[in-house]
Amino acid sequence: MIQLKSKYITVSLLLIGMGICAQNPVIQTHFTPDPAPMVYKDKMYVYTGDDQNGFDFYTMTKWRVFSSNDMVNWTDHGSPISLESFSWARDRAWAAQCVERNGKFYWYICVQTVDNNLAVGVAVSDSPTGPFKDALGKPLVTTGTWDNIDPTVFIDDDVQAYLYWGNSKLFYVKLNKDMVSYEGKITEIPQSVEAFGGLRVPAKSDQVLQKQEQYKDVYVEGPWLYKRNKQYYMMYAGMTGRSESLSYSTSNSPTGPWKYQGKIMTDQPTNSFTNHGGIVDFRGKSYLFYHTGLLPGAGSYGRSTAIEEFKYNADGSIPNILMTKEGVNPIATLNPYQKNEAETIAWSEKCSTSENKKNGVYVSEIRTGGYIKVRSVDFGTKGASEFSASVAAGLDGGILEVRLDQLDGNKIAEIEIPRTGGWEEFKTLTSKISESVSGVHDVYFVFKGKNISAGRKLFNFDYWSFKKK
Ligand code: FUB
Repeated sequence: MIQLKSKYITVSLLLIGMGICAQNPVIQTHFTPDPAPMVYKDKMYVYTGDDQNGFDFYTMTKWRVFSSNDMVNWTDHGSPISLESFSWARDRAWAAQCVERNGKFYWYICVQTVDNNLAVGVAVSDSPTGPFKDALGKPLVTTGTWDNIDPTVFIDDDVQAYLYWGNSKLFYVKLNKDMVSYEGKITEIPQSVEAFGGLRVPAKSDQVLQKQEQYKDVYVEGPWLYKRNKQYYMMYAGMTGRSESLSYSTSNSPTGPWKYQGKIMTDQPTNSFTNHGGIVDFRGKSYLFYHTGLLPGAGSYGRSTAIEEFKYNADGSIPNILMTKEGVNPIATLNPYQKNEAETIAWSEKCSTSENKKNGVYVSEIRTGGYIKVRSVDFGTKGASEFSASVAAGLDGGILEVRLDQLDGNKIAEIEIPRTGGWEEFKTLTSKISESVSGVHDVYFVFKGKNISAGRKLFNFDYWSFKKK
């Protein structure tokens, strides 16, 4: 990752209008690299990093969390932890993973420390979405080197937890039951052709590439450990060629020896040098979470979470998985008659999200021509009579249209939003439903300005609901 810069990335794609049929990348309001999925209480969570596009490096200062009941509409829970949450951290809020144990949530992160090492830390919470607090006030793993990135944690059936991590070297340690300490020694997993498909060649980047091309693969970073049918799987970012692949090895034990199995996701039009992901089962389906640089204007330093569904082969091996724009299908419908957060989004353009103590996360930076798409909304048989939205406007305000199935589909409601007294002075406004609506639809919230220039901020949007007929 570190040696190779975006000059190697030559992919360019036509992205205009990609949202109409796209589901990948699954979040468009922020960059969301290094996705780490977690299933808890029949809900999918994904913990991500936060790229700041426009820099020439992985300039990252915080982490984010999102959740979904249906795999297509993702609710933004904001950024519960950042570099500031760890008094000993100064930079590089890189890849992380959150796991649950006995009702507590442990978010393992890596950062550059104030004394210029890379170290693994852990924040703890009673809820998957926080608030999280640094569990130790100091690093969990620090060895005075730059090796300590990309923690992954797995709890085995015998309740022993394992922490793996490492860039170009792969380490593990057995965690104590408290999940925030360890007693045994840190073990380095030997790199071999049998274990990871190749050997890391310590030389300057071009020589590394040439020499590595003689191997099938090599362990680079981003380990992801899990178990399926008594088999342990170690997915990781591997490499041959000019960008990272997702590759995997298996073992009969959580500590190896590991046997190289091949690549899951190879060079494809990704627009990102790195790839990093997690695999998880949810309601009987298997999903690969990974990242690409495919949001408009993005690239290696503006990476976003994408998801593909896949099926294991009969022998437990993982097939080659293609990156798609279409992503995954909804596995549930959304109830429009409950309070729905505006930041529950399948696809959006020309808006972002912000958070404050009073309102939590809300949709902000709304501009004319922007919209939010929410998929698979089930209006039932009787239909809706009224639509309400909680909105705020510090200046001009604008118009919120509700349309069905496509951006210019049937308009079923419209709310004219006046100045409400401040950008966080939310008011609930209501509109009658103009035509009968029943069954399952995609709903589009379309944003329009009233006689103002296109670049101006219109209003903020916190939540919405329909009233049943
Ligand atoms: O996001 C920063 C770094 O890039 C991660 O720690 C690596 O896994 C790679 O994705």
